Parts: sequence; C-alpha cells; structure tokens
Amino acid sequence: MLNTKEYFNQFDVTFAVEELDNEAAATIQGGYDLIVYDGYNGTGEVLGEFNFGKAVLGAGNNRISSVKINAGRWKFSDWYYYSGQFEEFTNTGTINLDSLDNRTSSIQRF
Ligand SMILES: [Ca+2]
Repeated sequence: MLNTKEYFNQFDVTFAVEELDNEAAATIQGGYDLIVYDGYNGTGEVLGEFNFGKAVLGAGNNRISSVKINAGRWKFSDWYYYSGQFEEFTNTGTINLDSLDNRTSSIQRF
C-alpha cells in the first residue's frame, strides 16, 4: 500500500537535491546574471534566474519587486514582448523596482 507521507517526503528530498545541483552548477559557471525576487532588497521568493531575457514571464508575472544584477543591462517592461512602460538598469547590484513594482511581464537583456 502506498504510504503517502513517505512518498511526498521522498519527493521533497529529490527536489532539494535537484535544486542544490542547479545551484552548484550556477556557482561553477559563475552564477546567473540576473535574479528576480518577490520582495524588496533581494528578499522573498526567487521568481527567476536569467542569463537571457524572457518575452513572457510565467509564474513571476506581475510579482517582481526587486532584482539582483550581476552582469549585463536589463529592461523590465509592464507588458509582454518588452512593450509598454519600462525601467532600464545598466548597473550591477540589488535594485528595487519603482513604477514596475509588481507589474513586470517581460525582461529583456540589451
Ligand atoms: Ca512582489
């Protein structure tokens, strides 16, 4: 008989190990150039990690409140395919979004 609790515990362990693997891989490669967060100042849920832009944000749509830029220049737009109102950043560091707070729907590297 299937023990549901054991099954899900096993799933959690597998998921955690896969996450560690991704993290380790990113560290070896120097990490992602852009990380986006639900909260301000790089806090809260990590909504995505990018080396390239994304024309249509999925789960992170309209949720990003701050970003950590390790490299590159990035544009955050309030509509898909980099259109509509936007904010652009050319510096590295952790930055809170202003007018795009909880409104970003696409991310472009430029
Ligand atoms: Ca948010």
